[in-house]
Amino acid sequence: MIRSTLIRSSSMRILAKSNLLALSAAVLWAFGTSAFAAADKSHDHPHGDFKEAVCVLVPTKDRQCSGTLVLTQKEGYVQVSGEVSGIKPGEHGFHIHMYGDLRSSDGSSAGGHFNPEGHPHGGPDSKEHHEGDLGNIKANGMGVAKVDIKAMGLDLHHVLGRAIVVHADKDDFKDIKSAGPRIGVGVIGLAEVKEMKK
Ligand SMILES: [Cu+2]
Ligand SMILES: [Zn+2]
Repeated sequence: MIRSTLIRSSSMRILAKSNLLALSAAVLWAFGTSAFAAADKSHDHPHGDFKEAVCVLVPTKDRQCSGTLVLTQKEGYVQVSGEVSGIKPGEHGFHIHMYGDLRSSDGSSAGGHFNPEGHPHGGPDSKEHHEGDLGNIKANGMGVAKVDIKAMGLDLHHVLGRAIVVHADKDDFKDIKSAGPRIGVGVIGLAEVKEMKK
């Protein structure tokens, strides 16, 4: 009788101990999962949860094109806003190119249009187009273009470190050469956001 009580109490102690173990294992698992999820998220977005980038355009050799563009990540698109000046009145091809490499004086080191899915060149409303095909910007008589473009489906994280290029002529959305030479180039870089807009 005494013996069986002893056995029971010690087995209960073991039971209690194993419950505690199970509980701490569960806590550890939950903690580990959330920590893992957080790590995973930062893996998806290596630059953190930034929403804004900036691109300062500088002229290529013997051109006068300049400007500043702000790129903001919105739900399902990137808003591109700003002003470009020093260009002839009328329309100018406006694209995101592959590389944020401005080492060549004619802008050629920025590479081709950003086109990760191998689509043909087009306009932003074409059925198929390069991801970097932002269309045309239109300069007024003073050679100033206001830019207000919704780049649908674009992910800001995919274009950071690439270039925005302004061309001398209008992009006809068919022939990639229609837009002519590159007259302004800038690198899309992280912008300092003074206030957290959430
Ligand atoms: Cu271009
Ligand atoms: Zn294109």
